[in-house]
Amino acid sequence: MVASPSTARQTTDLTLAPARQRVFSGMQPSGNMHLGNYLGAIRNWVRQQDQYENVFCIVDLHVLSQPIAPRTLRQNTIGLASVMLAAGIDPGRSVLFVQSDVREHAELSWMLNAVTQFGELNRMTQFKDKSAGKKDEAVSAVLFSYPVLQAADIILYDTDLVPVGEDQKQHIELARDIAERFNARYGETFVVPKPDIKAEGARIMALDDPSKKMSKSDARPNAAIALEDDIDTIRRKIKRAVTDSGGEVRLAPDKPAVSNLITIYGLLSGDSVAEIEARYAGRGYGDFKADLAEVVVGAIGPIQARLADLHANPEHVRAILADGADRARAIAAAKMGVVRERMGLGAG
Ligand code: AQP
Repeated sequence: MVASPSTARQTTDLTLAPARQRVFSGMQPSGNMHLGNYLGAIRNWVRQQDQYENVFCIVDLHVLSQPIAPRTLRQNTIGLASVMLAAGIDPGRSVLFVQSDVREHAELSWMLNAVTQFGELNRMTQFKDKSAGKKDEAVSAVLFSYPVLQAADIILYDTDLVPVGEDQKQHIELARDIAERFNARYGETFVVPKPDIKAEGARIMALDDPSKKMSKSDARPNAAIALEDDIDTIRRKIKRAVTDSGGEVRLAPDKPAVSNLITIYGLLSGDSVAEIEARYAGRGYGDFKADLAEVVVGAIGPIQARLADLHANPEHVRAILADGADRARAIAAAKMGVVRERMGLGAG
């Protein structure tokens, strides 16, 4: 950690214990939250709430990297907040807010562009993947500079740890480089964050193609299980999930599809891989998939029940987000005062 005494955490939220490390993580309201987001991210965020100071952000500005109707974006934002609360994010223990409600994110992003290199952004795998095969006119500058905004999101809060799935590792490394470069050029200002990637569940793959990760914005209907899918849909999607040749339920590199299903089963049931393999030895994929569907339904069911209550009361969700934005803004505004001063911005 590199914060100097003068720039050490400036939280004004006395409900947060300052002795704990701070965690920041974000999720895009780019579509329906799926099992990959849940197992790779939210579930870990929920479990670690007592261990850290938590700042969780619905990163709506990032969604502007792709065309999206304004009404859809707003609906997704409230919808994602509701799912996060239903999954166990507790506003009493964590700050939950919407990125664009705290304008310091966009402001810091501009300033961090000054210490970010074109080549660094050009090397980002997610940019390459999401712009591949598209004409230049169809690729927005937001898609290109997205990792700079992500760095701003994180370092604005003097974040120690960023719990993410494997797909975000490269972006967190860039955030570290940006923070270090800023500190070297302008004086110690930001804590340099570390990624917190769990070995299991870090990369849940699409059910119809185990070479691709499960994604919110994927248009293929059987690729992802959304946390809001009804029971019949979940059962149908798992039944249709692709499998590997040979009927053995075994976790192995040459069995990527079944390995993905075993991972989901194990994470949701708490059973070890060895237990699962032994249970389905000689029984084939049919039994395994039928039981997996029940494991998924059993895990998601309670979340869906809480979600129904939240859907019935969107004003309650908005009030939680407004309170979260106030708490986040108090930290962000203080940090931006330091940044402006260090960079010589404004009339002084
Ligand atoms: N398939 C996945 N397995 C494990 N973790 C995953 N995450 C995403 N997909 C998987 C983790 O979820 C968090 C939120 O991600 P995000 O909303 O910032 O966007 P993303 O990583 O780009 O997720 P999606 O679902 O693929 O969204 P779209 O389709 O909009 O790009 C992160 O911690 C991420 O690691």
